[in-house]
Amino acid sequence: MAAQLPIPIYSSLEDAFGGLRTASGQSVRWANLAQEFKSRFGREPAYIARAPGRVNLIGDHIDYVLFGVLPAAVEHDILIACGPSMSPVSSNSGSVAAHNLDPRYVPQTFAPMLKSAPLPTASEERDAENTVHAESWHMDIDTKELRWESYVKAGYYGVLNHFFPAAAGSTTTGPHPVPVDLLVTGCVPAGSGLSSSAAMVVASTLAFLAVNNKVVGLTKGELVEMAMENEKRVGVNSGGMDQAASVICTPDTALYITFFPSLSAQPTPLPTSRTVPRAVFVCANSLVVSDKVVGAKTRYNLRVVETLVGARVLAHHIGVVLAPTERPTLREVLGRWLGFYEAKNVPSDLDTDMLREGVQKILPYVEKLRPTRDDGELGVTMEEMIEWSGMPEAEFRQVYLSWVDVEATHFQLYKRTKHVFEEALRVLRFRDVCFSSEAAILPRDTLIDLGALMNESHQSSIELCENSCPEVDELVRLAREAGAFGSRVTGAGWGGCTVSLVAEDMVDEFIRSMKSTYPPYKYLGDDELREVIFATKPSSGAFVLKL
Ligand code: NG1
Ligand code: MG
Repeated sequence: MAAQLPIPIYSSLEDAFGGLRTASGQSVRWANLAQEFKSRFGREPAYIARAPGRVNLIGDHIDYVLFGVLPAAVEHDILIACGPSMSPVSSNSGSVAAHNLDPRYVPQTFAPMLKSAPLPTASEERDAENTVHAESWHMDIDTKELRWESYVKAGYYGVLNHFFPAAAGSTTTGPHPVPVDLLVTGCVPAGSGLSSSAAMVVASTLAFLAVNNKVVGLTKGELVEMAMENEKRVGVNSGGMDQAASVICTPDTALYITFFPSLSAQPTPLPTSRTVPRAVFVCANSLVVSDKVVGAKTRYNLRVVETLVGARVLAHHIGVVLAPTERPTLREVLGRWLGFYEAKNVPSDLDTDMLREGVQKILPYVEKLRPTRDDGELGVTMEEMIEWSGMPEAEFRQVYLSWVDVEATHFQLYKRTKHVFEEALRVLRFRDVCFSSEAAILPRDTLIDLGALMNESHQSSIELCENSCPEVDELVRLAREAGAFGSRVTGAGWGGCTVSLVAEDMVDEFIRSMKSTYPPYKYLGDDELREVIFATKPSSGAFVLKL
């Protein structure tokens, strides 16, 4: 199972990238980073941690309700050169000097502190009984303002609290984290839906693990869990797609990532390498920032709440009894409805036939969530939502609203729930087509089928998830006109990138056509254009290079 594999540690780029050709294309960038580290910190780095961004082919806004998704890692990645600090000023336990090659991001130094106040972790917030009272490590992370070093700090959290609990229990005993120097460089465009944030958090987690000698013995799945917890420190209640993709992806394949009942991942063949015409996925940046700081975070977290409340109301309609303090996801409610109460009896979502039947069976009940008022297009009001939940108001607010910042007057329980189940089915269909295309029967039809699923997915983004925007819709339309088999928004949305399925021999023409038709591309030079629209080749997941 891919998630159970150890985290790769390589001693050469040739090994890491599986061949001299890919490595030589990369080696200048890696050597420059190591050289610059040396000139800033006075010695060679001990490691370079690398984590890629990802493009989600299909399955958006369903990972946080624990349905499976289908991303692939992209070649764009974050690199962090790192090593134990030799500087006398950083002799504080675990202090960090964090530099970035991009001059816009100024160097930072910080040290974690020990705090004895109970510090619930993100998962413990879901389970208040488990609050930790021992001393734990703490760092100030500004969740209101986006700061580059916040992602570095977030990556450090899990490493400190998982591996140095003895130090946290006492300031004098137990091994302490070593002081670290690090230098970051990245080419995953920020705010583009290609998951630069997860790449940063994974690379940072991995860098701190490496310097503290904790990579050996850790599985990819464990790194994903740690990176997921860590990323929540930055303030988005995201699912685990981005971190899992960044860690577990393999070259030339997509990854079917499932979260229920626990994380699993299955490499999924793409028709790109096996069929004629060969197809590639082209990412095109709308150049509208997929805003995570103010707007999108609220919009994103709002969808998390809407789907959770949708799950409770649906449970009520289908006769699944929930305890008042529970907050199960739609996938968990489906699981209980199908008769699996005990984690040990739950079949994994890798059993796709069982999952497909379950989703098809529950979909008609989603109609019960339709607003009944004439102005129902707006969704339900707070009062209606509380009434539908069957819970006393104070209890409802405690369970569904107290842990997250959500400002809204109306809530779209019906649209979001319908999006989730239908998108989950599209992921399964896409995966089925990919596996059946291994036999390469009617390859062109294969691409037409995949494209149609992508188009349906985008329509659902427009109508049900409501996470698109006019510029993205325009890009999607132009992509289809330029010959894409299908095109959709990828990632959180409200801007960012689209992903389009294009025949390989059409890619140059496709990009030329997009340049001449999408207004923001018209005046870009060749280099700038390459940054905003590019064909992706599924890349390998995160690893450590030991120097
Ligand atoms: P982006 O914004 O593309 O990195 C976000 C979430 C994912 C997933 C997608 C929507 C974060 C870190 N990631 O991805 O978990 O929910 O939106 O499918 O917020
Ligand atoms: Mg992100």
